[in-house]
Parts: sequence; structure tokens; C-alpha cells
Amino acid sequence: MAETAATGAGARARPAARSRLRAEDVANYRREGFLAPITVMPPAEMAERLRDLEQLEAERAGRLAPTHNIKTHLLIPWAWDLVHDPRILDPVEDLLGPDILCWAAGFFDKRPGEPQHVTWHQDASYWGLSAPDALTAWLAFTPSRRNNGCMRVSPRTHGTVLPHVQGQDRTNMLPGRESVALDVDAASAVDIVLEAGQMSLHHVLTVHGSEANRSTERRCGLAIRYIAAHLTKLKGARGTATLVRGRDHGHFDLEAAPEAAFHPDALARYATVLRSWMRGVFDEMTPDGGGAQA
Ligand SMILES: O=C(O)CCC(=O)C(=O)O
Repeated sequence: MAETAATGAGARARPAARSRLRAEDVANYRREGFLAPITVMPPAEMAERLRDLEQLEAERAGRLAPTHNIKTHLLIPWAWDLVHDPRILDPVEDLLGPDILCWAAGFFDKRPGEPQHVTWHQDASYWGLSAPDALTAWLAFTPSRRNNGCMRVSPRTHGTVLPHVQGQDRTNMLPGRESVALDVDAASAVDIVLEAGQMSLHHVLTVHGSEANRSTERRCGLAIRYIAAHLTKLKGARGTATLVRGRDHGHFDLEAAPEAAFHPDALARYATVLRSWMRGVFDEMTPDGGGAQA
């Protein structure tokens, strides 16, 4: 077993006091399949990150390219620091254990009046991992409310892997335009209302989605996918992941920090990582791909 230890900014700058979850929060997450809101940073600090993002977007025709929005932390140093941030990782450790990998990190960005939405789904549908010891930390860069298309979760749906179907709707923000093949009880769904700088955590099997942004304000959040380091890929070539805390278990090739935003070396490594990622996802989309193992 490899003995690599996490070396991100979070590992370097671990505060003395951990932002631990209370026992009742852990129980709540295990029962309901999600936890929110959790305050990560003050709104003013988040506003700085949003400005950083806007600056990069302004240099790229107003948006990050979709292909650059899958493992964004491998291209943007401050995103690398965010996925290592102890204020995010401490609560995640309480749910996943001490050895944690970041599997992906991408923005879900809804501009005012755009039809983009997210159909009801489980995140696990195309991950192809050996167990559901995984979760998403959704970090709000802007306020996220019902009228600007906040995430909505269907509580207590994380006990079962559900069948999904692939759709064609290009306004669906999911890579496979997938949705659960069963009726979801939308009436009992919970709105995940967040202020900028807060996050929610949802289990990899929790059914969730979101509606279009009907407001005049942007709604943007970074969805960080964390997995327990003991998980393995069920088939195909080895995947890649970022060790963000604890000890590597040797099941993935470890990813490296970007030298600078969109640095040529980071972009070159990213092209290889992305090819491996796409292969994994497409394997899971094939009819015999097995679908939502984890
Ligand atoms: O941001 C959204 O509206 C949906 C996010 C989502 O589906 C996810 O994080 O998996």
C-alpha cells in the first residue's frame, strides 16, 4: 500500500481547532442523506473567490470551457486550495473517515434567465466505484435559493441504487443528461438554501436536482466530489484522483497541483487525466456498464 500523505494547502495549514460535526449532525446525515447549511467561510472571503472566478471567465469569453470544469482544481491554484480547505475537509472526514481523495470538482453555474437545470439523479450513476463511501460538498459562491435554482434533495433516498435513463435535453446540466427512471416525490424534496460561503454535503446516492434560475442574480457553486481512499474502480483502467487528506491506499494515480492558472504543464497533465476520466464515464454509460454502483 502506498504511504503518500496529503500535501495540499489544507494539509499544510491545518488549524488547531477542527471544525467537527456534532454527533447529531452525523446522525442526521446518515439518516437523511444530506446536511446543510455548513458555514465554511465568511461571505467577504467567498466574494474574493467569486471575483477570482469572474476574472478567469473574463479571460475566456465569459465562461470556463466545459472540459475545464470537470477537475477544475487541477487547473486553478485557488480551486486546488479550496478542495484541500480544512473547513471543508474536517466535516467530510467525520463522514468518510481520515483518508480522502478528491475525485472531481466543477462549477454548477446558472446565469439569470437561462434554462439550465438538473434532473433528479444520484451522483453515483456513472462513477463506477466499489462502494458508496462518497459525497459531494456543494460550496456556494453566490447565494443559492429557490428562485435562482438552488439544489433540491429528496431525503432518505440514499439507501438504494436506482436505475437511470439518459436523456437528450441539452439544457440538462448533467454530463449524461441522466435522470432517475422512477417517480421522485418532489413535494417532499428539501430546498438547499445557502448563503455565499456555506456548503451542503450530500451522499453519493441521495436523489437531487435543481430548477432553472428564474431570478436576476447568478447562482454558482462548486461541486466537490470526495471519496474514501479505500474505494476502487470497478472496471477499466486505473482512474486518477487527488489525495486531499490522510494516506493514499494506492488505487488511483495521484494528481498534481497546478503551477499557475491554466499553466501549460497543468493543461498537458489535465489532457491525460481527462482522457482517463472520459473513458471511465463512457464505460459506465454503456448498456452493460453497470450504472450506479457507487
Ligand atoms: O448545482 C446544482 O443545481 C445541482 C448540483 C448537482 O447535481 C450535483 O452537485 O451533483
